[in-house]
Amino acid sequence: VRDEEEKRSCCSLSELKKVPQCHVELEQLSFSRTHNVLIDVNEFNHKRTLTPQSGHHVWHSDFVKMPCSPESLIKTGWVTSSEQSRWEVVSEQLESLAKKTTASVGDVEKAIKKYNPKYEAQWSFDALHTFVKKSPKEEKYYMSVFPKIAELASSLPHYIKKAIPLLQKGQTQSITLSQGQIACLLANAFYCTFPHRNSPNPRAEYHNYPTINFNSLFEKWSERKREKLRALLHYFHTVTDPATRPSGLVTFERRYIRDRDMPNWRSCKETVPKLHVTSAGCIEEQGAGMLQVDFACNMIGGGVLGSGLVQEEILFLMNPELIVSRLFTEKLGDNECLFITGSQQFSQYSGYSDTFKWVGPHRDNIERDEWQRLHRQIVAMDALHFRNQREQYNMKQVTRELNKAYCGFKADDNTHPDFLPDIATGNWGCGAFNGDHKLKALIQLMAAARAKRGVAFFTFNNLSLERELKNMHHLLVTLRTTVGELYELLVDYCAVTQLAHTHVDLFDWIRNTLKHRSQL
Ligand code: AR6
Repeated sequence: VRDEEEKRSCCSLSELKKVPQCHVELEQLSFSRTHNVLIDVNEFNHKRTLTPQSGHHVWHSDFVKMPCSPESLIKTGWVTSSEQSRWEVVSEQLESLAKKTTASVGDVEKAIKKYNPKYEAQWSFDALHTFVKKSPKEEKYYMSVFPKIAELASSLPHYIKKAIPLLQKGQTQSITLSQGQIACLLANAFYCTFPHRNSPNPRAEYHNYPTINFNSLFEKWSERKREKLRALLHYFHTVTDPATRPSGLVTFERRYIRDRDMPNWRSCKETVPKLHVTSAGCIEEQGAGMLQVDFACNMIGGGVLGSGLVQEEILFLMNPELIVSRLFTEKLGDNECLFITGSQQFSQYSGYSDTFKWVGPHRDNIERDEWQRLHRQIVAMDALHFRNQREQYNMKQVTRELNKAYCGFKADDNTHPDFLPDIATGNWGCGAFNGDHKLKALIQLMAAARAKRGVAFFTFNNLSLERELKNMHHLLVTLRTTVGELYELLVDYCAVTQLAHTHVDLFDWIRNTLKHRSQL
């Protein structure tokens, strides 16, 4: 009976809002000062075709510096230094690879080093070499995919004709591009053609941006690298095959909220939101149709091109189009998040971290919206990384996390929360980033309440967390505790924790405090 009671306040997954059911029809696709569309909007609105928008490349610090820009030069000659157009060298290499029916890793390496002479001695391709050497017979298609990726990469001037703006710090701005354009940009990332993106120097031009060239993926062989390469080569195999080439749009939106527009948490009157908690399933599968949280790094994509292999990296490997965000998204600041609408899932996986395995192709059957974007919305929000767990019991950090989650959950200015899907999340910031599961869950519930959205919370096999969250939700619903009251409780809890010698459990403490108060 007690169990029944405990569960009463939570709802079932089917009671939460999802797209396409809650979706309201979009207006015609259009560009604006803050929305850059890389395809021809008129052609799209009238004929549904995805033609690259014409324009010109800009060699400027507000835009992505493209390898095919006339200003992109490469130093040639050792004795007398002379300069040559970078794209001339790159396209010559790519086109000669594209002519082949199969290319070896040696061919790929030679081409890449030709236009990255500075890194000839530094970049190792051992992982890619071992990968191809060890791959089973049925996966031997890799060598025939390398020329196809080269062909796609060499069509860059055909796919992208206008400058891609950088999504910079402190701005709300979005970019919409076609899945074909994304594939072409990623093919260039595979062949490491992007200029000015390789220097590890902390004063380098793009030091505040994630890496985009794939060279780090090709070095340091490990089983993790094997699975990553399987997933990514499967993506390239799919997008270079005319029968399976995707044809829709994807939008990347950076959203920034000024400090003065953040809620005054102390005075928030909302009560806890609708909640579904489960230890079974995961965000991307059972949370389909909801706003799915990417447990991100402030450098979007985290270690996807290196050795990282937790929630964000896995998400990016299953949906490789997300990786292109690394090309133009500056490191996220405290009050900002990145929203991605329409990315496609190409693969399926099993396991996690060291047990992660690429399982095989995924056929994405979800519907598309009026802008031909798949009905999938992801929000990348980076939690704080606590090297020492105790650092987090501090209102400065708690408020930062509340604001970050609010930025990720808040409806955009044009949409009423009733027409938005609810949120699919879980142990945000509680794995690699060392957060306290209960504190982070409460913070996310407070932010969702303020944003007027329900939550599906996936505890990722954590049964006791499922039970405790249900109990806490029930208590807060019964007492009609407001977000402002919870904030005050957290202030007191942080003060208590800082003085205590041993860990004080947040939910026990809230329960005891509320019980004590009700007896007074
Ligand atoms: N669905 C639901 N829950 C999940 C899933 C999933 N698919 N995958 C993992 N979890 P973590 P962080 C749970 O460590 O602590 C990356 O390198 C699981 O309980 O990925 O925010 C980023 O790039 C797991 O322990 O997120 C950042 O640099 C917990 O979520 C950094 O990690 C946290 O997952 C972010 O670390």
